[in-house]
Amino acid sequence: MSFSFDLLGQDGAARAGMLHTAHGDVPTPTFMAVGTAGTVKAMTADAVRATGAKIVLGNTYHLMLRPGAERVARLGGLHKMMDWPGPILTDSGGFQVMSLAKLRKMDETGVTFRSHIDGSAHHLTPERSMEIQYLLDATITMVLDECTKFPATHEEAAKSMRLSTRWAKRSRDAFVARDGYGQFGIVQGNVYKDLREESAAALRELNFEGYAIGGLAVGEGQEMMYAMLDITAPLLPTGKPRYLMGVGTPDDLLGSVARGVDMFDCVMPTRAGRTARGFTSHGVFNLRNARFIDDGTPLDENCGCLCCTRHTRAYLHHLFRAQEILGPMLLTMHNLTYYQRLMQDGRVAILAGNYDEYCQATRAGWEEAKH
Ligand code: PRF
Ligand code: ZN
Repeated sequence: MSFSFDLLGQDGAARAGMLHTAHGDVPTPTFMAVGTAGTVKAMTADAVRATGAKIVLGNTYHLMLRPGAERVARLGGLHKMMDWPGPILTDSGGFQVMSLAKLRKMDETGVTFRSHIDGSAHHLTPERSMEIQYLLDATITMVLDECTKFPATHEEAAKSMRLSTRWAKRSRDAFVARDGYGQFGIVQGNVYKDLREESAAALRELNFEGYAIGGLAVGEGQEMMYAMLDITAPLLPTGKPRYLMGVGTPDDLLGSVARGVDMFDCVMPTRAGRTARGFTSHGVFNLRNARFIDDGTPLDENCGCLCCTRHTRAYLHHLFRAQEILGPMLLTMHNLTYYQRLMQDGRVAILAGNYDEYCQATRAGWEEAKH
């Protein structure tokens, strides 16, 4: 079973495909539930499966610090450890080091930092990141990169992108190819067209199994992000999957699929679920709001998840008010189911050639929450 991607249909720039991996197939566009520390927060693996998720994300940074990559390997790998036999993509660590670790120092060799958990010192190189992801048994390994902040000058962005390009080459050399496993390069270049072009061209030379678009959703706003996708997506091979890292809202997903993106990950549905925010076909609701105290209707009557078929808005409101752990569990379940359905229905629309209409109808539904 080799790692491959079939492009099955296109509607404008929007794509419907099928990703084949050693751990199963993934229909695209797809949303990857975030399982940072070897768990999708508040969810059993069975509950994650029930949302329709086909692939989950894990993090090199968190797992190398706790419980440790060698330990995960001794326990049989991340799939076995978290009871998720399906595909797992792991991020490479650099991005999380920059947002979470203390006393970070970046040089040509890699990044030195102190753990946010116990202050211990670590050095993460492209080679070590590849080794860790191998030990975790990641289906999809990400290259080590540096994500520039926004705003950044052209000079800063160029210097950083070229470092990421050299690390991508080292990551490719250190990657141990296995049947059905793949490695993705990450396009950087901030908001500069010439840098995105240089980055994409260099990464294409390395012939990755897929390509991620990094360095976006870092404060540049949706319009600028879309402009960068319009520039970057056409630079990537049509026969390989494209992954937009760390994005986004349901609206971001619709607009990014329209621009040629196949894969996403974001903490939004899980984090929002733990803080009482529910994504529905009528828009976003805060379940702590007093308007739901006597609301005996389902959270979203268009949703088949356990939360929506067995419980009411009033019950969710009560659970969050009483700080009961079932509140975050039910709402995470619902939000992930909502994101999965958004992508599944989008895929059907792309294959039917009416993706624009699908987006319009979906966005019209979200307006209802505002009234
Ligand atoms: N690089 C990596 N992980 C990421 C990003 C990136 O640029 C982003 C940017 N939105 C999220 N996660 N390796
Ligand atoms: Zn639901």
